[in-house]
Amino acid sequence: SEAQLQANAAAAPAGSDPAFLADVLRGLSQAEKAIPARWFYDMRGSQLFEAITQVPEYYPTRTETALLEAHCAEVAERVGTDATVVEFGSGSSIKTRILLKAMPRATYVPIDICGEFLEEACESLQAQFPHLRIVPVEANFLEPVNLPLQRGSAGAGETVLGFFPGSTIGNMTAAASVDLLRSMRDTLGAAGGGHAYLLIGIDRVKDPARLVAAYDDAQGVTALFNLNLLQRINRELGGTIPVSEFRHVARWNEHASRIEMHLEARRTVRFEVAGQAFHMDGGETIHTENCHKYRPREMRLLLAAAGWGELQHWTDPAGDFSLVLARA
Ligand code: AVI
Repeated sequence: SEAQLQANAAAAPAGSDPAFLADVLRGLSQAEKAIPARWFYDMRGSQLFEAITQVPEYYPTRTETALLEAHCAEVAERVGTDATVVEFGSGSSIKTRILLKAMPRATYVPIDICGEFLEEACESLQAQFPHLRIVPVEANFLEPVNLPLQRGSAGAGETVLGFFPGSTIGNMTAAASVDLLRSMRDTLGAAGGGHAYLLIGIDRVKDPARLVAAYDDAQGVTALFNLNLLQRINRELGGTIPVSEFRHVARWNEHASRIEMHLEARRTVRFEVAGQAFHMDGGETIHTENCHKYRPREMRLLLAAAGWGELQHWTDPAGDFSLVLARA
């Protein structure tokens, strides 16, 4: 109820994010507990995600980086070396460097939810590309973003290349993916009469054992990443979650073609968040992330449903990962 929400907000520490609090309280009150994966990415979570990309089992980053290195010249040839590159969920912008090297006259618009992380990434990128025009946007790209594009004034006819690497699309359901791809199409191509392209990385269906290993690495970095969500709840929302009573779980859901990450209670636990009491039985989980994996034909259908036509589809020799260039 409204009164309950107000009481919870009052019990949370001053300055806590009301959207985070609402998602956590709602998610923990459901019969099947779940918290949206977007809340992984505070400063520590963003750093841990970067560390995940370096562990031997997590093949997507390495594979996609090699694909970008091999094919960025073809991308630049197709879209032009002076396009505006808009990156959705830019993180450390490592892969972007490969693309920007092939597009020396580009303008770069990174969008990221973590402002602090974005600022650091832009500073280091600017040091490497002193002449690059960087226009950072702190936003949740899942919601419509107002882009500082030149169109409508001198920049009518501008070419915009959306960049969505890392198989982040996989973290959404297929329905939400189509909505997002359509809204990207609107954001990138709505005004001006320019050309809109999308360069997207999508992870492929493969041996479930390899998929599970990629999300449950031997060093335990992914476990720390998952568990950081509980620490973040304790830190920012005044939670009393006994973090050491939880373990990280990664499972392959064949029916939904996705890896699921959960936080499983080792035994019965009781805790509070913003004054609200919760109870979990041993073995009960909080579902924290989905990572959908696709086949090439499914990728084409997903893009087509959102108004994107596939122009090029590159993959590595093992067929582990796809890099797709599409046009609106
Ligand atoms: C950001 N995203 C594409 C990653 C993935 O593979 O789904 C997040 C991740 N979660 C655990 N490991 C990596």
